[in-house]
Amino acid sequence: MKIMILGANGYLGWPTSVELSSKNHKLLLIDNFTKKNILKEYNRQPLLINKSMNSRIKLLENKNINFKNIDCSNYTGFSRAFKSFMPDAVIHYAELPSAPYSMFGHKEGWRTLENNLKSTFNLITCIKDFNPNCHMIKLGTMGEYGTPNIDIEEGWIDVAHNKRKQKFLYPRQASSLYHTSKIMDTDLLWFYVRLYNLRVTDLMQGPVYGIKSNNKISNENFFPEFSYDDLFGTVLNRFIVQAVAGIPLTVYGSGNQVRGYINLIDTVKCINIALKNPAKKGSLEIYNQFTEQFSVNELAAKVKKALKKVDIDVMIKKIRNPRIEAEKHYYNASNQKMKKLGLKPSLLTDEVIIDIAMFIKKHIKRINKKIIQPKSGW
Ligand code: USQ
Repeated sequence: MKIMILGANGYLGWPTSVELSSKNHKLLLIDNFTKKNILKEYNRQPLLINKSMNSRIKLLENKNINFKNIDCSNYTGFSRAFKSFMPDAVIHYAELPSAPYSMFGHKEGWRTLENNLKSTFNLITCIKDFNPNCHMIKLGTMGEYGTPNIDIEEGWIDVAHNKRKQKFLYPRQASSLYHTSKIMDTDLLWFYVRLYNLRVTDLMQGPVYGIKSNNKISNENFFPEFSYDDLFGTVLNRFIVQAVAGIPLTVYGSGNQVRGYINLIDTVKCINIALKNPAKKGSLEIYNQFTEQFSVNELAAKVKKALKKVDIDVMIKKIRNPRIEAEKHYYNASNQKMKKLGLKPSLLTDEVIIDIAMFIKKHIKRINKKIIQPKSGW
């Protein structure tokens, strides 16, 4: 297949590119390093800094891979690349992924909304105008649903009202501007799908952890940049860095916030499953992309227990929650669809935590303790 990967340098984009390169597809990787530049602007550094995209691509066996530095929120440049490549499928990761960054202030909030909506709009309109058969695979987030007091279904819910029934998008209620931008994306995509008979898969993913896209890979050129800072690090990756650095784990508030988590290895497997099972024309296919539910307290306890085995003594500290979010809530989300299509989950075992900790330990000198405590609050 001819596949475009937008946001190919990111935490999910680079591992996805590496994995798909082994499948003989023709790939066009796109990124304009927005996140990298934001990290610099806010004095945050990832644990691992990658070589240039072109030098990493040369290390891949597949020679049918090209990289273009394009801003997906700029229609002129993006549409030109789309038209000349004419993809069969596009994997869309070209979004700012951070709730704390989006809530930092007006500039950051608008930048998140603008970047995410424009890139999604540019892509779906290119598909409609130039290649309506193209399958768009879009990364959504479980955070679109929020924490409702009923079970979370996979994207859709049947509503019965005054003796009539209809299927609607499951109600959405985000707790940050970033998550809200994802809700707006989903609405935009559903509008285009139903009007123009397009095919879109929207993956509602939970927080991701890990550094490898595949257990067989050990060359760090094939690992993504790994953020552990207060703005761009996800909770479990942050906790393991904190543990290795001897900093108490930063449990926000009561620690009873529950989310659905997924190993990076499974993210990449899910993208493969989505590619092999394209949404039908006129359908917005939604999957809940996580494998296990944990509270923040459970995550912290798991890190403590696992790392004791390698003589790392982990401290846990509850700190004032910098976010407005429910700290005691019902959470039961369905995640059957990916499993039915063949996903065999890589679960969060002690070995997985230790493996991530060993990678971090190798780079311990790069840990900047000043970028751990939360600076963005709302
Ligand atoms: N948390 C802590 N301590 C920390 C960091 C986070 O207790 O040091 C808590 C948060 O308050 C929250 C939970 O851990 O209750 C998850 O936080 P997170 O920062 O890992 O996740 P979130 O901000 O929701 O965003 C991340 C990714 C985002 C993705 C989302 C999936 O940054 O791109 O969409 O996870 S989900 O959470 O399901 O919406």
